[in-house]
Amino acid sequence: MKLADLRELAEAGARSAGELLLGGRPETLTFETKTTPTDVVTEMDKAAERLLVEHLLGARPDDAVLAEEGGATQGTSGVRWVLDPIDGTVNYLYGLPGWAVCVAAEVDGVVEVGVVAHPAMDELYVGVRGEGAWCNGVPIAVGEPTELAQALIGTGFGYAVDRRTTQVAVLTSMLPQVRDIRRMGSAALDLCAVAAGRLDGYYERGLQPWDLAAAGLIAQEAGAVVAGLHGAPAGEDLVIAAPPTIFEALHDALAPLKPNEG
Ligand code: LIP
Repeated sequence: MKLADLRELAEAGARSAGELLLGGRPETLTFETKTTPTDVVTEMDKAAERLLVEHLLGARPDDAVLAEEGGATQGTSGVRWVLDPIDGTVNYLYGLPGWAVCVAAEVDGVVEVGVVAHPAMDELYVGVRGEGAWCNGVPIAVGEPTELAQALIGTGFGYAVDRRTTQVAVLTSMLPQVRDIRRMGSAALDLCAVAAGRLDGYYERGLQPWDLAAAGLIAQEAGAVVAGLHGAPAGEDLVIAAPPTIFEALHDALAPLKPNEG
């Protein structure tokens, strides 16, 4: 198995799912709720996930899959696809452009290829471990912000009220310390924005593997530090992503606020 083959399969799948989501969106979009009345999954999340799984396993039937809407299926090849058919589902439901299709390929438990499609902007982000990151085939790299007070920082919020109450306390403390905050509604696109230098940093608690796998690799390959608190790996507890020039300042501003709790 070559990484180039996984990349090609991931890119083609993400593009096809993006075309379905853009072109096939019905006038009236049906949806169900998940963890809270505001955490939704639409018929198009499910349709895009079906397309991705059929595309990937049609070509590589022995691979495993972990997908936001369909759970996990086992494989024997050592390759696992980690899929978010729509990251930013609420934006998609409301007809806003900030949503993405995320396809990551893990090999023996390590994400080696990440693809994030932003169909509404006709942008395709790709990261390959050890080889770099690109947007529409053009190499991308993080910015070089030097001061937290001049930094544009992205974040997001969970769906549960108690989680949001904790997160607003963190936000209240962070806002006066940075240039400004952007809450765009897709973790994957926030991480890709850090990768492309369009955000100076990002933090969020509660990301699932499918939110983080592809875009986290893209950000790392673009030069970002992507981690949790106090040397922990990035994960559901907390994700912090920023260029090395301000990662420590962002981390140290967040740490006393205990953003990985509640
Ligand atoms: C979204 C995340 C985003 C978060 C939203 C939501 P979803 O994922 O990507 O960062 O702030 O609340 O969880 O649910 O749209 O796939």
